[in-house]
Amino acid sequence: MTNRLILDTDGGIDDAQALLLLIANGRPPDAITTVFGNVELEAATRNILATLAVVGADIPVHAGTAEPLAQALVHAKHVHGEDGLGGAPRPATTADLAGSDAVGFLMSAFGEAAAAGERVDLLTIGPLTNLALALEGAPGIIDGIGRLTIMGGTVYGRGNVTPAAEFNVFADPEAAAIVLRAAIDIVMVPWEPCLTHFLPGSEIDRLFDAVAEGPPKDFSWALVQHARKTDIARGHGDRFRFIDPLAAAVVIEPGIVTASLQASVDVALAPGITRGMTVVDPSGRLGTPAVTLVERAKIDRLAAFYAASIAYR
Ligand SMILES: [Ca+2]
Repeated sequence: MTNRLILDTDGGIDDAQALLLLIANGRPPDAITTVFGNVELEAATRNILATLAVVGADIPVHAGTAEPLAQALVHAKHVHGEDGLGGAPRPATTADLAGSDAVGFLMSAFGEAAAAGERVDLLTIGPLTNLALALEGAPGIIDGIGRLTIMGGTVYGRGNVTPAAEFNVFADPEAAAIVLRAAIDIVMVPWEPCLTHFLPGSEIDRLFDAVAEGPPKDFSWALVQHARKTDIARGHGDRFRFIDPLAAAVVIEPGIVTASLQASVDVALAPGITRGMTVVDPSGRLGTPAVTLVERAKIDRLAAFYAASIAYR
């Protein structure tokens, strides 16, 4: 039997795409927690509620942490637009929040699972602040956490925000360090494979041609167009890169991973050019528990999941 699933997200463009991917491909989250990141917490939460409303999905959303543990707030509006969704058309009404204490929710969800001898899976596609606070507040929840899939960090040391650091880790390195030092079954989807798994713009156009008109199509179209324009402007060419959706796909179908690395991973916390870098150590000398780092996945399956996500209504 498949474990229940919680999605922890910072409400950007690829977060919305990842959520639709999960819903359309048979692994809808049982609950969603939000966190600051691509945009501020309030906007991230609003974006997730809008995404759910577009496809009429009824999933409880708990707003979470608004700031990193130990540093100043950063964001990525230059990538995701001022509203975090690239100006995508929003539904007139959205559901109310289920709660405003995501950390408390995670502590009870995993705590209750642990007490019942069960485990709940977690997919994080934003900074790791909510989970870090839950682990600090209630260390026993570790027994209720199943597989933790993290979009974040790097595997070959090539970051995006800085030469060394990927955004989700850079946005709260102390939180990422707490999580990576915990004895949890972790699958990391690092930044570099997110660059090498993409669909050409012409293929995106072809997929959308086959989708029936309506608000869900308009929403997904606006998301992918913003992502394509951002990539073109940065000289990457016309393509849609799987970032958070790659991590969602790994949760939907673990067998899509065709190459991966087992290694200890820790986070560089000192100020300077390596702050927020994930140090990857296949030899295990770092001493942190071994995690699986995804390197390659089946692109045809990714394309099929994405096609299903844009056609879902
Ligand atoms: Ca994200």
